Amino acid sequence: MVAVRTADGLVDDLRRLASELETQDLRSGRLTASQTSQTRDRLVRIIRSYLIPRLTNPEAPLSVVFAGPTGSGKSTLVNSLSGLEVSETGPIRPTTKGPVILASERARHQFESVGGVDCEVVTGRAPILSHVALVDTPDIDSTLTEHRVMAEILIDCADVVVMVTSALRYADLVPWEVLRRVKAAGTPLIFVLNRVNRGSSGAITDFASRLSEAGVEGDIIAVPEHHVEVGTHSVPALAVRELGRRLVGLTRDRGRYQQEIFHRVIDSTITQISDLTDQVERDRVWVEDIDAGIRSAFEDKAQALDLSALITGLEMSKVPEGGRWRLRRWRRTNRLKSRDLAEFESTLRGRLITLVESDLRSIILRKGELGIVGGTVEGAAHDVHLITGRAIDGWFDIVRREADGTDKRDRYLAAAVLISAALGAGGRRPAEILFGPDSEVLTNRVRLQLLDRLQVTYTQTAAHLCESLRLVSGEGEADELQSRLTGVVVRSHFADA
Ligand SMILES: Nc1nc2c(ncn2[C@@H]2O[C@H](COP(=O)(O)OP(=O)(O)OP(=O)(O)O)[C@@H](O)[C@H]2O)c(=O)[nH]1
Ligand SMILES: [Mg+2]
Repeated sequence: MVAVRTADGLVDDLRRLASELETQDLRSGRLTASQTSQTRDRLVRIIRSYLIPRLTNPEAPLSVVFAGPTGSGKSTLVNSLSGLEVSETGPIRPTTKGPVILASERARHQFESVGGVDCEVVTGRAPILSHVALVDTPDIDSTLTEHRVMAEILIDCADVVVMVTSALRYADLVPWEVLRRVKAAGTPLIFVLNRVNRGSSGAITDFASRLSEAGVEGDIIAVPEHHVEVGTHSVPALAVRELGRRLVGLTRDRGRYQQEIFHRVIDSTITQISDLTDQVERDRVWVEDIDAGIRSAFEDKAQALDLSALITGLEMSKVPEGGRWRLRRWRRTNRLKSRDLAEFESTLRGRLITLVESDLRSIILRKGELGIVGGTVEGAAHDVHLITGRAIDGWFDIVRREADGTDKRDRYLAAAVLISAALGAGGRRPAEILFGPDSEVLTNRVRLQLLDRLQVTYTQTAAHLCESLRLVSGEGEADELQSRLTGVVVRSHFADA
């Protein structure tokens, strides 16, 4: 019996689709990014561990996954259906700590690992096991993350999900979120309202209306409360007869049934991948906007800095009008030592760094406007001090080299005068005396060199900020995925009987 006819290349296409999905760069700095990755991981799993195996091994027994809250009686039901007392049951919550799968010996190897989860497989000869494998899972709404994750993975790879709820205490214990996902994935759902008291016929109607309110209608099978003998892990076969019939019934026209589920799951998977690629594309556009926003906010910023407020000029006597001797004397009296220049530079350095830092901070604080997600900017401000300091030190070197061209004895004074002039302080005369008629051109050039260097600080901070938001744009990747999807859609249509 071949349940799903394999359209040529569909398996290969699905394999490639899974690998391409897996390699998608979904980092975007957006809060939704981790959710997007989780959805992606699930879809990859469904392709690899459900769709492909169903195509390549259509004879495998249906995987019936029992899921639900702890203590709802999953293990007891699985034991009772198979007549084997293999899955531990008990009053200690939670009892089942890993998946236990009851299957026929022939099917053992298919269930030893499901979706990457190692499972304990117990084989038996019970008639039901020649049609289905009964998968007992740890509690789905567990406080233990690993339990929940295991249950979710097994559900993703199921042909049928049996959601078990105890009538004794179902009120708040229905895992609605999981149910909606199972529905969305296209996997058939059977609800078991377990341990129903004979007198309480209203329980099922009540449960049905709760399900329908939540938008997850489905078949409900009631399993009456039975006596569990001390030391046993099951209820009498009679209690689960209806449930067993229903499960075996599913396999009667198994080919058609499997094909139907397969197509439902593949359709839903494709829709979800399509939504995902749309999201990736929206994120990419968003990333580009933010990136451009940040870069433009930091553009030409250094030009706007008010450098003249940093120094009032050097403490020098007033430059005399004309007269070579007077000028020479002026130079001699105002002469600086190396130490004086170093002190002057150091004060200025501190003030410049403070100015640039506070300007950068005020830009970064406008993060809402720039579209930056909170909490990611701290790292960006971190290097500012270092980069600005380096930019300024390099500039002092340039100035000193220019000053070296003047009289050796005047070189420290000349450097300080050029620095002041470049910052717009101290007037033009001192520079004229020390650097001659071209001093204005020189002053302007040196000023621009400082601004260029400071602009590098701004640009580097912007780049750092973008990087710390992990703004990477995976241009083209989403397009490729979309075209791969189209291929799968076309082939899956030909897989129809
Ligand atoms: N009296 C009675 N006890 C039941 C019935 N079904 C289950 N129990 C008891 O309820 C307890 C929980 O049952 P389990 O089958 O272990 O529940 P579970 O859903 O597998 O629980 P976890 O493995 O923790 O997720 C056990 O002590 C069972 O013996 C029933 O029909 N009648
Ligand atoms: Mg259990």
